[in-house]
Amino acid sequence: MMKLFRTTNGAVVLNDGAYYALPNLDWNDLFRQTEPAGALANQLEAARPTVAPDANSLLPPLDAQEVWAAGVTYYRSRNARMEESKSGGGEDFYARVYEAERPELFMKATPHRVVGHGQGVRIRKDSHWNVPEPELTLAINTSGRIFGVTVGNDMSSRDIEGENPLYLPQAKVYDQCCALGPCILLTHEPLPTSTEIALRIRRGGQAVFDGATTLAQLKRTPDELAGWLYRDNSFPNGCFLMTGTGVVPTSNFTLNSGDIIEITIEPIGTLANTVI
Ligand code: DO4
Ligand code: MG
Repeated sequence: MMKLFRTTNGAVVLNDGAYYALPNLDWNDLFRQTEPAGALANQLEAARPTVAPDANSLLPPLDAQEVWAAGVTYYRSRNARMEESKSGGGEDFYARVYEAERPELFMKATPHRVVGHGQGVRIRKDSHWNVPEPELTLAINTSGRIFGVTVGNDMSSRDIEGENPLYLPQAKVYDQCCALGPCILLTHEPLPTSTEIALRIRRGGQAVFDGATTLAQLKRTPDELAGWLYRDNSFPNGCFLMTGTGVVPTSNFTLNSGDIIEITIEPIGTLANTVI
């Protein structure tokens, strides 16, 4: 399996334990390939060996790709949403979409709203209850084929979302609302259902939240979610699709500025971001 990093000096690929520089890789063109992994492997033949990218040089692994997200794909998310929206009268919608054939899919971020590993995520100025959502995120080519996975953080304002489900775009989409990284792991095979998605939040050097789920808890398959997204939608540069959260801190928890959010999905790696 190859890992593809986007850095301030261009692309870097980890293949069989060795790093290769591809400074001129056309990221959007890669998402237009029928077989992105094969196209990348061909380019490695002429690539210069290099060292592991410095964490400070990492960019989000996207160029012109939109980021979409699926919601209420885990029972934990269904329950947390029902609880937060009880007084606003929206709880029934979450129970229904969890069971429905059609999943909840929403536009999460355009490229300029996305940050990479080590960069700052934000909480909205007009919100007082905020959480990170740790999500396996699919890299999908123009023709709808999942060719890789990365780690995603779907930053969410629970007070805005809970007040009325129609406020969802405001709870989800704002500047620096989404983090992706540290790399794309290129694979056609779904990750095993035993794969763990772990979230740790540190404040002042202490862990203030630790939680985890596994892909066994994901109610829908990645192919099913990608199929719904591409049903009547074209993505000339491919896209990313976040698959929903199965980890939600208890209702008395909110993020503070300065918190460090670490999301780990092996074998992809850890995505760490500070709340600014
Ligand atoms: O419907 C609200 C958002 C759901 C979501 O983002 C999730 O379940 O991860
Ligand atoms: Mg989410």
